[in-house]
Amino acid sequence: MEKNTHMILAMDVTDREEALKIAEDVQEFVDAIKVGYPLILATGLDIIRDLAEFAPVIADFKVADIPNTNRLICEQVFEAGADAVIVQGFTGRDSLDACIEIASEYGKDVFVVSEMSHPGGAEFMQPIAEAIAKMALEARAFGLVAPATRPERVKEIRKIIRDRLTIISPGVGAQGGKASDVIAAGADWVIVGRSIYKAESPKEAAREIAEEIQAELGGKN
Ligand code: O7M
Repeated sequence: MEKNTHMILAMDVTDREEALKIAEDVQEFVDAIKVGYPLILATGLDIIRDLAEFAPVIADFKVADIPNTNRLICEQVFEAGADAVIVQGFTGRDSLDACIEIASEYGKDVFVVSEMSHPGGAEFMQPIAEAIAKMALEARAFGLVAPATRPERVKEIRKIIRDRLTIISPGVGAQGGKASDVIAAGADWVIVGRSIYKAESPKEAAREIAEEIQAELGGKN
């Protein structure tokens, strides 16, 4: 995945036409589009290929099953045209390995959720986040998902994976996180949903966040 704008759009609308219109409007400001259950359940799996016309698509299924089922899910995701899949880490190394094995067969990427961004993410996931990060590093995942609502946690996770894995970070805007703070803490991409797709002008909202990120990077891009 290219690192130009350092921004990923979380496309959680549930209408196909609206999704395509927003994708067209904001494509210059995003490096990828993340789709998950809301849009795919509402419109069908074909939306992945439709959106891939505008940007690489990350399929956020938070895959969390036994290795065989994970393998079957990942095959469907990559056959549908996704460039990457998001999986949970708490199911263990064998389940993660199954996803990475299928991803490498297709030449695609796996992101592993370490700790979630909502308040409940601190309850059960935070205490195991470092262990999940270490596992993802050993398993050679492409990246981790870490919370923009807690930039200090992104910093901790960055220390574990050094520059060997990437970090994508949700929780900017609607959940209270700030794009520049989490980029400064070591995230490679921020994931932004409602602050863009619910804005009066998604394009202007995306432009504003993209500019904030570029200002933070100050040419380090
Ligand atoms: O900007 P928002 O809050 O409207 O959307 C954030 C998106 O990121 C939304 O699609 C969430 O499901 C997702 N997300 C989180 O908000 N927090 C997490 O810890 C993890 C994810 C995610 O993408 O998981 C892979």
